[in-house]
Amino acid sequence: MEKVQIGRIIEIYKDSLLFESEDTALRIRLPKKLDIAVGDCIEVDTSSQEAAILKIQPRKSSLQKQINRKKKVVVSNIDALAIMASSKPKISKTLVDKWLALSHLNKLKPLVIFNKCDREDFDEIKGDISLYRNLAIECFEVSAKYNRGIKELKQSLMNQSIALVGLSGVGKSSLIKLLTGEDIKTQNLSKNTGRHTTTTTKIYAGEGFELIDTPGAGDIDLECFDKEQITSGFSEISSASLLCEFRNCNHSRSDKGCNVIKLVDKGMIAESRYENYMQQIDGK
Ligand SMILES: Nc1nc2c(ncn2[C@@H]2O[C@H](COP(=O)(O)OP(=O)(O)O)[C@@H](O)[C@H]2O)c(=O)[nH]1
Ligand SMILES: [Mg+2]
Ligand SMILES: [Zn+2]
Repeated sequence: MEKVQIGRIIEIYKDSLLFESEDTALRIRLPKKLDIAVGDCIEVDTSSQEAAILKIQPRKSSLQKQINRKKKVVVSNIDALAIMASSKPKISKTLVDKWLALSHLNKLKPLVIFNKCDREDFDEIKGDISLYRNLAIECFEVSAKYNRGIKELKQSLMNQSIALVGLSGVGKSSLIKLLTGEDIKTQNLSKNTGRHTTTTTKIYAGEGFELIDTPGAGDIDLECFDKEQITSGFSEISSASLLCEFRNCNHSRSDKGCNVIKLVDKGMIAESRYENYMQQIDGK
C-alpha cells in the first residue's frame, strides 16, 4: 500500500537528497532525469524500504542560473535573494549587479548585506553602499563576527525564505551560523583541515525565517536572457531608456539623443552600473 508523505528537499548531495516532512527526515536516492532542487515540495511514497518520489509540486518561485548554456534551478520556493559583499574579499559590483538583475528576472526581492563592518577597510565600500541605497535596494551593514547590525537584518528576514549568495569568503557561513545557530564549518576550519568548506546548497532554519546557503552559485551569467529582459533588471537604466530619442537606441556613447548617456554624464546613473549593463547586453 502506498504511504504518501509530503515534505521538502532540504539538501541535495551527489547521489542522494535529504527529505523532511512534518514527522520524518529521510535520505532518498537522487532520482535520475528529474529536475529537482533544494526547496522543492515533493510527494514521496514511503511504503517500501526505498522511498520513491511520486511528484514535485508546482514551484512558487525559483532561482535559476545558467550552467553551460543550460538553465538550472539552484533553489526553489524562496522569497528573497540576499547578496552578500565585503571589503575583503573586495566587493565585485559586476557580480552584485548581475545578482540584482537575476533577482528581478526571477521575481525575488533583493537585499544587499555588507558584512565585516568591523574591518578598518570597510570605509572603502561606503560609496558602494550609497550607490545601492540610492537605487532603493534594501542594504544592511553588519558584522557576523561581532554581532553588529544583526537585529535590523533579522527583522527584514522575518517570515521569508532567503537565498544567500556572494563571493567565497564574504561570511555567508558565519552569518548563517550566527542567525540559525547551525554549526556550519566556516573557512577558518577549512584551512585547518582542508575539507570543511560548504559544498552543497542547504536550507537552515532560523526563528521565523530560513536561510539557504548556495555555495558555488557565484559565477552566474545572464546569457539566457534577451536584451529587453536584462534592461529590465537594471531599473534606473530601464526607466531612463524610455526617454531615448530613438526606440532602437543602443545606449552607446555614439548614440544620438540617448537619455541613458545623458544621465550617466550628469552623474545620475553610476558609471559602474552603466558599464556593467553594457557588458551584459554586449552581443545581444
Ligand atoms: N572581520 C570579520 N571577519 C569575518 C566576518 N564574518 C566572517 N568573517 C571571516 O571571514 C572568513 C570567511 O567566512 P565564511 O563564513 O567561511 O565565508 P563564506 O565563504 O562566505 O561562507 C572567515 O575567516 C570568517 O571568520 C566579519 O563580520 N568580520
Ligand atoms: Mg561558506
Ligand atoms: Zn539610449
